[in-house]
Amino acid sequence: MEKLYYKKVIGMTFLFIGLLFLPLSFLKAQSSKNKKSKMEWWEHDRFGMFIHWGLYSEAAGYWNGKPVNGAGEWLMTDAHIPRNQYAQLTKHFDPVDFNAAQWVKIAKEAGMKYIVITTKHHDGFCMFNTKATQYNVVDATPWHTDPMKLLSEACKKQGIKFCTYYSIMDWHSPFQQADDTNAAHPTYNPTTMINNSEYLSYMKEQLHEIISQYHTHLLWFDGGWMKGWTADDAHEIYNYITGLDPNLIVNNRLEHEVGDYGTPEQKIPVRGLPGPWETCMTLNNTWGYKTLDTDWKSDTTLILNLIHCASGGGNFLLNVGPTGKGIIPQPEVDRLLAMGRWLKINGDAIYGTDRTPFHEALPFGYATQKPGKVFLEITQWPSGGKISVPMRNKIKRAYLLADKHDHLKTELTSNGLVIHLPVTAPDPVASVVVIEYNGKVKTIDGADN
Ligand code: FHN
Repeated sequence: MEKLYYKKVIGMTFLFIGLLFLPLSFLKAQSSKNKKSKMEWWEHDRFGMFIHWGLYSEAAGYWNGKPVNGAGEWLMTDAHIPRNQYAQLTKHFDPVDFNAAQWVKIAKEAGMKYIVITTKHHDGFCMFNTKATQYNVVDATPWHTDPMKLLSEACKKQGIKFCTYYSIMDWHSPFQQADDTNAAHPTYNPTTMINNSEYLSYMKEQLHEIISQYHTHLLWFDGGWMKGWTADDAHEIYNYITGLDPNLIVNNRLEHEVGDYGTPEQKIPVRGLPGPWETCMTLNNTWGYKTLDTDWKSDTTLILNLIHCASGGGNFLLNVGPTGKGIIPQPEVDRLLAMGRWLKINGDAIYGTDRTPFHEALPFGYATQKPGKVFLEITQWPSGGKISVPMRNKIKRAYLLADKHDHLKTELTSNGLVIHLPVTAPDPVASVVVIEYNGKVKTIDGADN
């Protein structure tokens, strides 16, 4: 009798614990399901425009008539400018040539599907209509215009996702202290938080404005390396903004392992990263406009970078730095339009694809995939007229994406699938061959994908 009693008690205990954990595991499963679904458009779109635009754009890399070393948007700290002197730039910020529709059109013609623009960079100047401070583009400049309103409307009209960058580190905030507080010659980076709760309230007020006024699809945080920014702060902000909009995507730069995707910068992880990731990169060497930085990357490099990101399952966020007058520099526009021309023919190999099915790098280029299709982005066109692909599937057909009707001769060998190619590559940078097959990719190393 006694044994039966104890068996019942033990059984009830396990049942109770199980019921406790059930909601937790259910909630965890739901949260991961929601994260996967909210990321779908972003993982499909692959290619976005980063825009660094602020008071520093007006300075263009100069201070007191002299060029300043470092990135354009770091002028305030690189030139050790006291806050009140840097703020004088507001008097000259009057971007009379700004045209939101034109900026979005350039992004669209480049094949970019989303825009991430700086609402507030480290300098603390707010490029949006905010009630939290007068230090903003509407109240503090002769322009008295809200570019974020105009851009978010233009994005909606042209079918581009509007997304926003927001720096946690704030070189103008009374709640953060410069690294070197020498009043005449301050160095700001990294600041130290001197009042977390006050600054978090300021952040929340502004993030609420950015989400409610512009319906941003994604928050790209930055500057979380400042001193005194805690894991609790990161979780508090993440929970606050995703509470306002559960579909909001958040990058990993709230730091402390908080966020939805990785953000390698100015480099592309050779084999990609596990999970969702996005490489951000400049067209020259500065994010914010600098007259003197004309070290532009070539069209070829940029197209190959995009392909490399996609083949690793990642996105490519390519930056433009408009001038203080609101013009995207022509060398940047020229390169973006060249990428758009490539994507017009080969976009099917980038948008909506997943990372390469192959475990080793390909000698002739890269690969991406969709169910039933492998796309080979061939950057080294073979002189011998054929390539060998490390797959052992009996395929349905292979063809050039640029000429779908001309099926290519193929043969299955012990070394994989040999594809015979025309003498001349359809594209000087990267030509795409499509392989259609049934089932899963069977790689020659025996794995099934
Ligand atoms: O310090 C910033 C920099 O100015 C720029 O905004 C880049 C863009 O990813 N993020 C920080 C450097 O990692």
